[in-house]
Amino acid sequence: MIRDWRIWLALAVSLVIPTTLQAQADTETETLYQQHCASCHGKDRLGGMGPALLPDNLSRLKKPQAEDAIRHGRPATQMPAFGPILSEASVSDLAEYIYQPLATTPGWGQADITDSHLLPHPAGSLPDRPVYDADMMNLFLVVEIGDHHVTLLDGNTMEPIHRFASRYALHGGPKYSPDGRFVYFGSRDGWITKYDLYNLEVTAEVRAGINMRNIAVSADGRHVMAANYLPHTLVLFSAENLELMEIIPVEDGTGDSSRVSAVYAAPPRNSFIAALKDIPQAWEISVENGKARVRRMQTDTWLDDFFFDPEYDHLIGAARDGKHGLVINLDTGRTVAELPLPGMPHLGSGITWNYQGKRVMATPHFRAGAVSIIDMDNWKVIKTLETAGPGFFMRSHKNSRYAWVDVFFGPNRDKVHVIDKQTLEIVKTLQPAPGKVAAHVEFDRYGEKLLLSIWDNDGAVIVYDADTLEEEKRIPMNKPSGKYNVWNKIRYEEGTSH
Ligand code: DHE
Repeated sequence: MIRDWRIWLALAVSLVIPTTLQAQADTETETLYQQHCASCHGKDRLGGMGPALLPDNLSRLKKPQAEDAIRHGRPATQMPAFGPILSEASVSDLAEYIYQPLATTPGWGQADITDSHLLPHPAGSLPDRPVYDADMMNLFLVVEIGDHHVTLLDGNTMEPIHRFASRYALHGGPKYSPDGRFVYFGSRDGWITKYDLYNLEVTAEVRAGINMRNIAVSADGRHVMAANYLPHTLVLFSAENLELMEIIPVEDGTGDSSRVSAVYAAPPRNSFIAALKDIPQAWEISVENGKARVRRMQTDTWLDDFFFDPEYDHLIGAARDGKHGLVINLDTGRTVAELPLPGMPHLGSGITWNYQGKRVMATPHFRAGAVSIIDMDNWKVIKTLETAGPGFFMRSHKNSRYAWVDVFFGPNRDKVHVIDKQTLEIVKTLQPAPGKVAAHVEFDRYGEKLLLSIWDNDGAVIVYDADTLEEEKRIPMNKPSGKYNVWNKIRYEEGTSH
């Protein structure tokens, strides 16, 4: 027991003064934020004209990069450089501040969603003819994450037609309307943008959540569904003008709620399927008379990252332990097979093809240098192909002999493998831009040419001949990520994602 009152006093002062100083510093940083950042990023950091500045939304931006953006601004955006007016200490305090969680978890409800709705061109108000001449079924969209733009590319001439600004940090594939005229983009900050490819105009926008994973468009083209991490919701919109139809809280009935990992359209079932992060269930959602009806399928474990067989009879999900996948019969909701898959398969990137008279699927792995090839009749792994490192995306086309897989992670990330779909062997490894990530392939509608991204600010999309594997041209782009061919997407081509 300390009896000397002076020791007590010193102890109290040593505890109180730093806390007071810290509180004062926090208040000063908060004032700086309100003064310089709030008008664009929202007074509560939930975003506005600029992106949300919350730890989860910023998880892909390292703190030094955030400091750099504050200091120098962001090219091709409205973000100005604060370096000339803020001290280095203030820049670093602000960067620190935006990575702190908010005191209370923010919600994003009906009023927030409807208030965010923008409708520059209501359905039917723009002409029904393209304002340029091209094969509208062989267009590509290229998402450039370097400066948050999208390039529209003519798939016959491989020449850019148009380039436009997107919302900050698009993620997941853009989804086309069934006729290929409109495209819907989803951003990590929750924005959904509907864009008219005939008139090259944004027609509607809405913010579905604070931290969104992806969106899906129903097979009949009538509905758009958004999957959110924050809040824990699925949100249903009319595809026509992106009007809010319903917010579906994602809960298990006992009070536990869940982030939604992703939502997918299941065309033959005319439903949506959702992967849940925190509840061991997969959800099938149908829209009947304008209302969402949820069917819950209890699963043996938490499943992420879904792949579907072409008939949408089964879903294949990656188990959270990262060591196996489960096959669920979508009619019975029962687990029918377990697949031993090493190193966290990236099933969402899987593709299928015909091999010796049967259908196989193949998936790369996030944590293992391997591609697993699986017989879809008996769900047995028939080959584990060794690659130069873990991969992200795998692509092919039914008219091509080859499947392409990148080596996104590790020292060989500038390499891409080409696999012969009949011998199941790697027949060529390309290294198109040494030192720069080469990733994500998409074929043209005929399977004759393909595009590969050089994933760098000073990057490019490379056009290859799909048969000779010869490079044909490089189109300079700013960190191009995914590429999306209209025909392949609306026809659910077997070699690409949907
Ligand atoms: Fe993605 C699609 C999940 C990180 C680029 N990504 C998807 C999909 C899911 C997913 C569920 C399918 C949705 C769809 O297309 O509608 N991605 C995840 C993750 O869980 C992960 C690993 C971590 C995260 O923070 O979200 C992740 N993804 C990334 C990246 O770091 C990438 C490389 C860069 C980026 O833009 O963030 C990235 N993801 C992509 C792309 C697609 C995608 C380009 C669409 C591929 C396609 O061809 O359809």
